Amino acid sequence: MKEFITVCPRNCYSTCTFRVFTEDGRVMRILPYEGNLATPEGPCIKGLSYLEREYSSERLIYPLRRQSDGSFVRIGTDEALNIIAERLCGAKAKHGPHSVLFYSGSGSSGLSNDIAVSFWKLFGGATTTYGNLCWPAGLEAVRLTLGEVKHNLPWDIANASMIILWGKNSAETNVQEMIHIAKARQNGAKVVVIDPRRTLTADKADLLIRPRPGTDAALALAMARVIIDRGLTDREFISRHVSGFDQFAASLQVTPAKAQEITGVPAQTIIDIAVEAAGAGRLTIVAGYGLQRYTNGGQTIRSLLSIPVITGMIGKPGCGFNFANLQSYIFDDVKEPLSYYPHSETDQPFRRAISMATFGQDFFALEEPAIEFAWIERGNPVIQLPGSSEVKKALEAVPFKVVVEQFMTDTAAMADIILPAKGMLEQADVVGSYWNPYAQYKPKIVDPPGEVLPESEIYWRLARLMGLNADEAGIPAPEKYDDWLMKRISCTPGFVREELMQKPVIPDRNEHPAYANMKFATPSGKIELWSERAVKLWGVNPLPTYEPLDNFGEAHLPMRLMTPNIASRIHSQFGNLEVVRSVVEEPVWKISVADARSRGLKSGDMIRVFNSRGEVTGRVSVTHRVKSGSLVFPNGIWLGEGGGVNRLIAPSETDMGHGTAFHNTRVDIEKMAP
Ligand SMILES: Nc1nc2c(c(=O)[nH]1)N[C@H]1C(S)=C(S)[C@@H](COP(=O)(O)OP(=O)(O)OC[C@H]3O[C@@H](n4cnc5c(=O)[nH]c(N)nc54)[C@H](O)[C@@H]3O)O[C@H]1N2
Ligand SMILES: Nc1nc2c(c(=O)[nH]1)N[C@H]1C(S)=C(S)[C@@H](COP(=O)(O)OP(=O)(O)OC[C@H]3O[C@@H](n4cnc5c(=O)[nH]c(N)nc54)[C@H](O)[C@@H]3O)O[C@H]1N2
Ligand SMILES: [Mo]
Repeated sequence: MKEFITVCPRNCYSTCTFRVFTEDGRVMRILPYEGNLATPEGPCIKGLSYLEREYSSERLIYPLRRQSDGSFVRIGTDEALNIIAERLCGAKAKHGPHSVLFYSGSGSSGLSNDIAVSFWKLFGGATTTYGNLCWPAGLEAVRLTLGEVKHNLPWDIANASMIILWGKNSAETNVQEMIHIAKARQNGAKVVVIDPRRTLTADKADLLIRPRPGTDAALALAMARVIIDRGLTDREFISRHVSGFDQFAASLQVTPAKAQEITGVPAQTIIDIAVEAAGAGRLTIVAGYGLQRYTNGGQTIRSLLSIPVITGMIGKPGCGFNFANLQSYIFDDVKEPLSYYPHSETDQPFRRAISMATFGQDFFALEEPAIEFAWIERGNPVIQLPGSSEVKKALEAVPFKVVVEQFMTDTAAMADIILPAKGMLEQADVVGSYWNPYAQYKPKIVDPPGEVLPESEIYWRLARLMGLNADEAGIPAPEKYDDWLMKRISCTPGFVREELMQKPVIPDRNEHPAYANMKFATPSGKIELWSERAVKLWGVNPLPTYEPLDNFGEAHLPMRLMTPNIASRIHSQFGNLEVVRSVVEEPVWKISVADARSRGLKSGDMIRVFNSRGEVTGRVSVTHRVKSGSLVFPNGIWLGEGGGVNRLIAPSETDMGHGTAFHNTRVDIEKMAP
C-alpha cells in the first residue's frame, strides 16, 4: 500500500491532517496523523467518509446538459466546453463582461481557487459577490480592536484556567478543539458555555449560561461593568496597551439587573461569572460564528472582546480571544478579504459586485447589463443563501447557467450545463486554516473518475477555446499545474517548500502567544476599545454597544429561528452519503418542552413553520436542549430532505464586514393535521 499525508480542504476550523492509503490507485483506508498537534486523533466522520465520497455512485463524473423537458443527458467534455465558450463570447460581445455572473462558495479551499479569479480577469471582468455568509462581522470586530485576526496555538487552551465557549459548539463544529479543552479540564480549568441551546459542547462543560439569542453584548458589557466597578481590571496593561478605556468605562449603562431583563440570565450569575473571569489568571474566551450572524454581530464581538482586554488577558499563554487564527494563510491574501468592498476601489474596473447577504434583491436591482450567463462553483446558493426564494427566482431569470459540482445538489439541478467537479484527493493544492496553525500540502492521490477535470484545467481549456492567452494570465496548462503551485509557494520568504511537501508546517512568522509583542496594527498602535474606524467604515458607535435586534418587521412572531451547523455535515455537504445517513437521525424541528406543551405538540407531529417570507413543513422533536422562544433546525439540509430554511430568512447584512444576519429571523408555527 502507498501512504500519503493529506489535509481536509473543507471550510471547517479543524482542517485535519490525515493519512490515506492506496492500493493500485484506489483509496483503501484513512488513518489519523499524530504529527498535527491540533488534530492528532484524526478526522471526524466526514473525513472518514471520503472513502465513500470519492467512489459514490451518486457522484457526477460526466458533463450533463439540460434538455427541453428538464432532464439531463450526458454530453462530451469538448461539446460542453464548446457550448460554454460560445455562450461566454456571445454574452461578452453583446452585453459586456459584466453580463456574466461568477458565484463561488466555500465548498473547498486551496490556492487553486485563485485560478478562477485569474480566468475571470482574463475574460475582461464579471459580476461577482462581495461579503460572505460566514464570519466577516466577527473578523472585522477583531481587526478593529486588535488590528489583526489571530490567536494562540489551538493546544495552548490546555494552559487556560478558565475557558468560556461563547456561542461556539466545538463538540460539533471543531471536534478536535474538545481534545485540548478536555486537557484543560484535567488540569483543573473551569469550562463555561454560553449558548441559548444545551449543545453537545455544554454537556462537557462545568456551567451553561443560556442568554436569549442576540443579546450577548448586553451580557458582556454588564460583565465589563462589574469588573470595572469592583476594581478587577489590569490597570497597568490598560494604561500601556489600550486606547479608549475611560470612554468605555463611562459608557457602560447596562447593569447586571438591566442585563437580566435583556438576556434572561440572572443578575447574580452575571456578577459571579464576571468576577471569576477577572480573577481566573489565564482566561481564554472562544467566540463562535453563530452569535455574529445577527444585525448586531460585529458590535457583539467587540463587546465580548472587551473582557480579555480590560483584564489584560491578551498576549500570554492560556489567555486570549479565539475567534479566528489567520496566521497560516501565508500564501494568499485571505487576511484582508474583500469585505471592505465597495469601499475599496482597487478591483472596480474588473468587477461589478453584489452583496452575498442580499443576493436576490441586489440581483434584481442590477442595472444594465442584465445577467445573461451564470457560473457557479463550490457553492450551493439555492439553499445556503438567505432569502432563498428570491435567489432561486434570480437564477431562474438567468438564460444560461453552468454549475461545477460533485453531486446533483439543488443548485446543480438548475443548471443548463453541469461540469463534474474534482474530489479532494484528485488535485494537489495548499490549504490554510482559520484555527489550525499549519500550512498544509494536499497531494494528488488518485486520478479523477470519468471525465472529471479540476477547475484549473476547465479554465485553461475554455481560455484556449476563446482565443485568450491562459499561460500569461496565470492559468496553467494541466502539465504545468504542479509548477504553478510550487511557484506560488516558493516566493514566500523564510519558507521551506520541501518541508511543506512532507508534513504540515507552522510558518516561521507564526506568533505565539498571539500579540505577545504587544504591537497592534490599529491606527493608534494600541488595542482600540474606542474605534474611529468603526464609525468611518461601518457607521456604528465608536465603542462596543448592545444594539437590540432588528426583527425585520416581524417582532410580533413568537419564536426566533436558529439554524446552526451539525456534526455530520459541512453545511450542505456529506448528508447524501450512506455512512453519514447510517449514524444520524432525520433532520427535525427542535422545540422546547414549554413551547410544545402550550401548542399541544409532541415529538413526531408535523408542523408548518412560517413568516411573511414563506413556509417550510417538517416534524418536531420536543427537547430540553432548546430554549423556549426559539426553534432549531440545521442549515444545509437539501430541499428533497425537508430543508429550505433559508426561504424564511430575510436577506440582510450584519452591522459590519458585509456578513449575513441569518439568525435575526422570527417565525410562527402551526400544528398540521396528521
Ligand atoms: N460539523 C461541522 N463543522 C463545521 C461546519 C459544519 O457545517 N459542520 N461549518 C464550518 C463553518 S463554515 C463554520 S462558519 C463554523 C461554525 O461553527 P460555530 O462557530 O460553532 O457556529 P454555529 O454552529 O453557527 O453556532 C455556534 C453556536 O452558537 C449558538 N448561538 C446562536 N445564536 C447565539 C447567540 O445569540 N448567542 C450565543 N451565545 N450563542 C448563539 C448556536 O446555538 C450554536 O450552538 O463551523 C465550521 N465547522
Ligand atoms: N440558514 C443558514 N444558512 C447558512 C448558515 C447558517 O448558519 N444558517 N451558515 C452559512 C455559512 S457559515 C456558510 S460557510 C455557508 C456555506 O454554504 P456554501 O458556501 O454553499 O458551502 P457548502 O454547502 O459547504 O458547499 C457547497 C458545494 O460545494 C461543492 N464542492 C465541494 N468541493 C468542490 C470543488 O472542489 N469544486 C467544486 N466546483 N465544488 C465543490 C459541494 O459538493 C457542495 O455542494 O452557508 C451559510 N448558510
Ligand atoms: Mo461558515
